[in-house]
Amino acid sequence: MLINVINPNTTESMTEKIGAAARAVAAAGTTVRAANPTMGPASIESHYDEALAVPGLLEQIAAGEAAGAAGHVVACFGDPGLDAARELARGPVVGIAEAAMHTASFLGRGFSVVTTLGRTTGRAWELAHRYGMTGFCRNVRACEIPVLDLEIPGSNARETITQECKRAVEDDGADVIVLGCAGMADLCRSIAEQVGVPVVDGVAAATKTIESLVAQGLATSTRSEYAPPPAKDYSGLLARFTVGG
Ligand code: 5HY
Repeated sequence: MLINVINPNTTESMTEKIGAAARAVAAAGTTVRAANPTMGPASIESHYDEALAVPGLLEQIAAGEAAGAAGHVVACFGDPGLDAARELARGPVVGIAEAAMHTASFLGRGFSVVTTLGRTTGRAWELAHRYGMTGFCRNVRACEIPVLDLEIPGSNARETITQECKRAVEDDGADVIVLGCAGMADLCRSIAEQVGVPVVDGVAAATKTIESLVAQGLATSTRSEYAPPPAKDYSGLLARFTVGG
């Protein structure tokens, strides 16, 4: 099966890292298409970034559909455009926050999310609520590390994140850590060795979730709100997003 793993920001080094994390857990027979839009924000750290990342994300969903993808992963912890992507795709679409939180709930009584900037924690709580995970989510912690600092070799990001994860275990009583950024995917194993509890990377969790759904022959229900979008014209910069007709 082909799994379309989309980094909704435009930073190619992060897309490569995300692709490597997905391929590391993909089953034999699974091919990963890791891609990012050519338009939009270099990183997603605000509601403005998130809103303007969605058209590029949807273009990559359409490109994955054209390539025959069995399912799609939205590899950004805000799960931007997830609902719109589900309207476009024939197969299942899973966000990394959604997959990571559900996966963490299998592994302990409670998890803490460790993310980048404080200003994104509200969004993480909103998603925990949407996914019915507030009973498991002990805390959402921020390291105040800009997303693109994760792309700087040798930066102290790894150490800062590891220390925050340790505080989550000690102070929040977290049995499990959820990494709150796709750009942290490569840090998962080393952090787990240092903090001594399971650490969940959403890219890996979402990739395996798509494999599982496809293997069960399951896809998004098109009964109502996730039916394909009604045909209509789009104008101006978005004219090429015209649907149907
Ligand atoms: C992410 N931003 O996973 C989110 C992380 C965040 O560009 N990729 C991004 O801070 O919300």
